[in-house]
Amino acid sequence: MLNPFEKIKIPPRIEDFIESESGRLRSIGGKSIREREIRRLRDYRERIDAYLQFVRSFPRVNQLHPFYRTSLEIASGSLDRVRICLSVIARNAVLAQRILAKYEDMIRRSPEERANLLMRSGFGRASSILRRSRDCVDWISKVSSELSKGKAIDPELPTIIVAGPPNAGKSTLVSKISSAKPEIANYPFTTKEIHVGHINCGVKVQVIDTPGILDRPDQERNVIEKKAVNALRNLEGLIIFLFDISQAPVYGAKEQLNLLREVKSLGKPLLVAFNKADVANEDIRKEILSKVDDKVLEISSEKGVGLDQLKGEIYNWLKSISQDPSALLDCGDIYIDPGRGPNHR
Ligand SMILES: Nc1nc2c(ncn2[C@@H]2O[C@H](COP(=O)(O)OP(=O)(O)OP(=O)(O)O)[C@@H](O)[C@H]2O)c(=O)[nH]1
Ligand SMILES: [Mg+2]
Repeated sequence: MLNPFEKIKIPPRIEDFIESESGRLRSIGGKSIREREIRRLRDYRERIDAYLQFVRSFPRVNQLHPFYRTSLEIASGSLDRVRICLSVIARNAVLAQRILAKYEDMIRRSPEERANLLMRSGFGRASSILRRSRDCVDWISKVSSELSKGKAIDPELPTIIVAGPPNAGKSTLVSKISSAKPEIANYPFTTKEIHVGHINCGVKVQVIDTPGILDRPDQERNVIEKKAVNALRNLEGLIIFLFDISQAPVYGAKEQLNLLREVKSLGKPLLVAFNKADVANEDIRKEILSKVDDKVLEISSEKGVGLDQLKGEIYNWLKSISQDPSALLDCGDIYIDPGRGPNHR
């Protein structure tokens, strides 16, 4: 399944549209003045369809997968506003088209010398109606364009979600085990979007890199954290929770443990790993270890230590959910789409 926002047909801005249409009118001729003016209005009427096509191409909010519905909610700030704007745009486009059809008819029934005047008032009235959609078109086009650039997450694929505090090495891990190449840097909130890569475990497995989350209530979380929480809540799969046990992590043991508790409350399959074991802070390491009742893998994503074991755990999880375990491989390879060369990851 593709990103459902990719197929949205974003329309031109209203003012640009009206301006370019009024320029186009001059290039439209006809056998008589009457015919010419009717053709001009008909042309305008047909081209207003771009706004109806936009509304039709917009995914039905209620039919979106919860992950994508929440992505829309995060990007727009309000699903109600999305619904209202879509209906405002559709209603004004239909109204403008009706007005134009009425004026076409009036031109047909009026003396020829009135044709140009009627065409101009029809064009003006229809344009005023379209202008009522201006703010909605600008706003929802911006939201759509942002969402259409989002990575194509397939909620039906077996999914690994890598989560944890900021700067824990989530992106480093995802880039080591999958085809994703997210940005890696030594500061919190390097990752601002959901990223996705794939591993070949005999079946295609999707690996999701999430932005870091802070230890605070939902209502205080920023848009970046909300994207991570959306993936954790609304995608099914195995969560790999990374602790940062390095010398100076962004968070101490207590906050990191709070985050684990929150992630655990989702009740999803979970794999706990201590990252940056190559530069471990023994105090933090021991404190967390004493308070975690899960099995813990100690890894270094950067140095590649413990990653085979981690992939082994992914394989075991896959086996536990697979209908056909004989089709599975050991998750050692990144996934390359059939038909694409090895350089097209
Ligand atoms: N020593 C050591 N450094 C690591 C390890 N894994 C990641 N790093 C470093 O930690 C820093 C943060 O790595 P990222 O992968 O960007 O961390 P992140 O969790 O994705 O960070 P955000 O996206 O900002 O939340 C980078 O400088 C990495 O090179 C590791 O296993 N050992
Ligand atoms: Mg990151």
